[in-house]
Amino acid sequence: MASATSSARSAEASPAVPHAVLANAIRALAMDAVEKAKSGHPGMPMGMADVATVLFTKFLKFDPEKPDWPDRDRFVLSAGHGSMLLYALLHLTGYPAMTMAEIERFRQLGSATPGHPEYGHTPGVEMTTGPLGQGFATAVGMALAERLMAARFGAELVDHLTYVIASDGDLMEGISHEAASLAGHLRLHKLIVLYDDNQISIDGPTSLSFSDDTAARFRAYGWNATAIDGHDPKAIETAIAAAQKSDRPSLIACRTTIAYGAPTKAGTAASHGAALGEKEILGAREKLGWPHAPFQLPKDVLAAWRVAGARGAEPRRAWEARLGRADAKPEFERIAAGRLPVKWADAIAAAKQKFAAEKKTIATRQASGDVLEFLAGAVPELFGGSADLTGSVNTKPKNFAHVKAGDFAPRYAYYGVREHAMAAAMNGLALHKGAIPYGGTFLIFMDYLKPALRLSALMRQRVIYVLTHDSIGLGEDGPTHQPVEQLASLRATPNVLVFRPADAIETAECWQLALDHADGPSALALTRQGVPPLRTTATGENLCARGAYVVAPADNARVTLIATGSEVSVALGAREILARNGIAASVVSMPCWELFERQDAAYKESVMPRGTLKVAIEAAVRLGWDRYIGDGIFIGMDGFGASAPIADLYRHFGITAEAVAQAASARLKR
Ligand SMILES: Cc1ncc(C[n+]2csc(CCOP(=O)(O)OP(=O)(O)O)c2C)c(N)n1
Ligand SMILES: [Mg+2]
Repeated sequence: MASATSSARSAEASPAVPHAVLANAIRALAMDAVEKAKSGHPGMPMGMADVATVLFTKFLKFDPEKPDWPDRDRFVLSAGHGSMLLYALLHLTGYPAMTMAEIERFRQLGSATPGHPEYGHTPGVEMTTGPLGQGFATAVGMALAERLMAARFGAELVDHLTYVIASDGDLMEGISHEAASLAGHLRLHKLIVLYDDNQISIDGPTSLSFSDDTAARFRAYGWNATAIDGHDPKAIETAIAAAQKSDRPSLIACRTTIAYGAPTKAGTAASHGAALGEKEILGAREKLGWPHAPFQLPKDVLAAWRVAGARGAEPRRAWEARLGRADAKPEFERIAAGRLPVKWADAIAAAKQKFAAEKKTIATRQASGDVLEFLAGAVPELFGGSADLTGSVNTKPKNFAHVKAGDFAPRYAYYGVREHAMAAAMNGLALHKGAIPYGGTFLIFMDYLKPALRLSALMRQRVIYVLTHDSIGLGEDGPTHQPVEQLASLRATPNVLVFRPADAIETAECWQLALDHADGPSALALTRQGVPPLRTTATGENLCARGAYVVAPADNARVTLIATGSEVSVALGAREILARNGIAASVVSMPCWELFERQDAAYKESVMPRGTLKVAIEAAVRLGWDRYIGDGIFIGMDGFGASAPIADLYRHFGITAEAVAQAASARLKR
């Protein structure tokens, strides 16, 4: 890891101000900000102040003037409840946006200092944390992204570390087990986790619920694990320096005292998540030897911290000069900015032409795989993967190899049976920049990854979820595998585009829209079973872009049949039956509710005209559909599915053209 930046990593902050005083500045800001807000978590920042001080003054490569510098080290505060630790560090090291006024406005509306760190809101915050375990797992994705970018652009342009502060809660959460196992397998040696081993969580001492040998656990995953006194700056420095040289990911268990310095609450759960109180804070000031008023920092202390914050400016400028000389500069900048290549959409047009020419009945999961064959060449930053269902979800283009320890040139990850870690890693890949991640599993197992998907949405990250086997249409595997409530759950989640294409051409169009959706995740719900082609000409226009459109019009329609995915062909069948009975019905394919909601009233009215009977058909629960059908009819599922051949299931649950036509005719006669 010899690079132009390694010397800066070990620069002394300022010998004039001792380590303990630098760390106490963090402790004071944390307890005072929480006290003023009358809410927050003082214990963790006070306990981890020593570790964070060593990391930020001696190792972390960053530049407050350029928080987005691509080759900066990443720092993830996985235990997001300790947000004041991060805000104090950002202020002390000189991030312009993190003024003392913002520290004083901790947890107030519109401040740069919300209760938990929020990505996109506060410069220097690498991701939104708070849901325990997510930061740890997302950092694995960031460390993977670093390897992918380094493989592509070389160590001259990409050579940085990913640091995490994780708590007991982070390591108890299931996702940490998945993610640690994956990181060990891939030997992501530039990942360094500083574990706040304070033996306290909310209910009390961790001995109430936790007796893991954490170091042994991580060693078993293939990590390098050490344990230190987290209040000994020399030990911290030695451990981080050793971790930097490790050929494996590293866990440093830092034994700390929560709320270090608080006279009666230190070492107890009472300091975890509440203001310490005036008396306790006075006592802490005395114990720590910090006589200064709240929010007052002595000049020399702030100056010493600012020296530490300025360490990165020179390496950052040197890096910019290297980029300036690099042939790969335009491509690096394009990918780092998340801009798609010019003409990438030609790949979508080509896929549509192929589907139009073939006019085949195929599953939309297969169509998706075909689209990816076209996209693989056109979008070099596209990075795929699956949670052990590659062959079923069709996520691996033929010429994609898979990444493995020591080989990060390939563009595919076998994530193993680890849906949750896959989704969090995809968040890390997207946040880091350099890869546009997509990953596949069955739609039913969306629930296994939902907390990470929710963060994709909250952080507005372009992560594409390929979710196949999207209904009872998967047949014999039965109700454990048949999603019914998952579409409603996804549609209820803000910032997510949920696509359920009806045929191959719609699948290509939905992929285009997902890639264009640069400020949020997309979910593609795809069939296991074949669906007939609805669209047989490759229109230049992306008809799915409006969310819903008329696939089969009718003059003087009395009925509007609205369907998604595999049920659009059910609607078309019903339309024919109704026509034979003298009832005109139009059919609307509605691949994406969210995009339809963005259309103007006139367009919406043209697709779903007032005065027609609305019938929605979707092999899932009704929740949400009432918005479109008014007092019309819903044909779908009202409970779990069953194990049987597909045709029997659709008949059994009454999702057939005949049932739809009959329900519509009966209603019109009433
Ligand atoms: C997924 C999740 N579950 C529960 C919580 C609520 N919560 C916040 S902190 C915490 C545990 C506190 O213990 P630890 O992680 O060791 O932090 P410490 O008290 O040592 O700072 C819990 C359960 C959460 N933030 N995320
Ligand atoms: Mg703890």
